[in-house]
Amino acid sequence: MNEIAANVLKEDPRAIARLITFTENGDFEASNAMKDIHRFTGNAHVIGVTGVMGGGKSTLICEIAREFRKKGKKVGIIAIDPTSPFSGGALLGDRVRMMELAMDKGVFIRSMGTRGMLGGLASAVYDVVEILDASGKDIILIETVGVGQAEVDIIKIADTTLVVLVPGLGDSVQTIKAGLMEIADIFIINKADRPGVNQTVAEVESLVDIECSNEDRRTPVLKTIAKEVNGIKELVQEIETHKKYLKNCKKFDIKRKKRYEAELVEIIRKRLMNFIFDESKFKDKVELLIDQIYKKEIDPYSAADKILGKILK
Ligand SMILES: Nc1nc2c(ncn2[C@@H]2O[C@H](COP(=O)(O)OP(=O)(O)OP(=O)(O)O)[C@@H](O)[C@H]2O)c(=O)[nH]1
Ligand SMILES: [Mg+2]
Repeated sequence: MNEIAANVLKEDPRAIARLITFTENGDFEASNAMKDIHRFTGNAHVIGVTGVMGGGKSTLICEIAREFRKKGKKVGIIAIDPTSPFSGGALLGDRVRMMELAMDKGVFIRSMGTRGMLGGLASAVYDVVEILDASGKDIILIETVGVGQAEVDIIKIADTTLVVLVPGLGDSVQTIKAGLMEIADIFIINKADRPGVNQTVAEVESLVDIECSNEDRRTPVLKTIAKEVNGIKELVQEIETHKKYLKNCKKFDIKRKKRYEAELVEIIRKRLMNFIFDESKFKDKVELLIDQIYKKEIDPYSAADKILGKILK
C-alpha cells in the first residue's frame, strides 16, 4: 500500500494534511493514495452546514463538534472560505473554543478557499471527505455560505444538510427561495436571542408545511443560540435522528450513490480537461482546431467530434 495512505489509515494528522494538499495540487501521488483508501471509507456521517453569511455557522459547527466529542465521536471539519484560500486562524467563531478543538487529537480542521483551486472546488472537497472518512472520523462537518452553485454542489455531498437562518424575515425568505429549501434537512434559526425569532420560525414552518406536504418526513425547524451553547444538544439529537431516518428508508444508500456519481463525473471531467488542454501533442491539435473554427473551416461541433473521437477510440 501507498505509504501516505497507510499513515492516513493510522489517523496520522500530518499524513492527512499532506494527502489533502497533494489532492488539491493534483499531485500524481494523490491518486494512488486515494485508490488505496477508498475501501476503508463509508462510515462517516457527512453534515453540511450552509445558510446566510454571518449567521453563526462557524460557531454552530464548533459547538456541534464539541457535543459529538462528548459522545466520543471523532470529528473532521472542512471550512470553505470563499474569500481567502489561506485564511487559517479564526475559522470557527469563538477563538478560545476553536483553539481547544484544534488541540484535540480527535478533531481535524481544514480550511479550503474557492480561489486558486485547480480542478474545481467540489472535486477537492470530495477528496477531503474521503480522506477524513478513511482516517476514522465519525462525523465530518462542512461549512459553506449558501450563495453560488459551487457551494450548493458541495453541500450535495452531505448526508444531512443544516440550513442556518437568523431572525429577520427578509433574509430568510430570500435564502429559501435561492434554492436552499430543497436541500435543507434541518432548519436552524440561530441567534434566537434576537428579537423577531418566533416570527421567523413561524414563517419558515409555514414554508416547510407547503414543501413537505407530500413527504414522509417534515423538515424540523430548531432554535439555537450558538454563542451561548443553547439548543445544541437538541440539534445533535435531530442530526442523529435524520441519519436513522435515512438508513431506515434506504435513502442513505441512494444519497451515497449520488455522491459517488458526482465524484466519478468530476474525476473524469478533470482528467479530460487535463488531457485536452495540458497534454502537449493534443494541445497543438486543439489550437489548430480553434484556429479552423475561427476561419470557418470547421464548426465547433465537428471539432468536438474530432477531439472526442481521438480520446474514445
Ligand atoms: N447574538 C448572537 N450572536 C451569535 C450567535 N451565534 C454566533 N453569533 C455571533 O455572530 C457572529 C458571526 O458568527 P460566525 O459563527 O462567524 O458566523 P458564520 O455564519 O460562520 O459567518 P461567515 O462564515 O462569515 O458567513 C460572531 O460574532 C458570533 O459570535 C447567537 O446565537 N447569538
Ligand atoms: Mg464561518
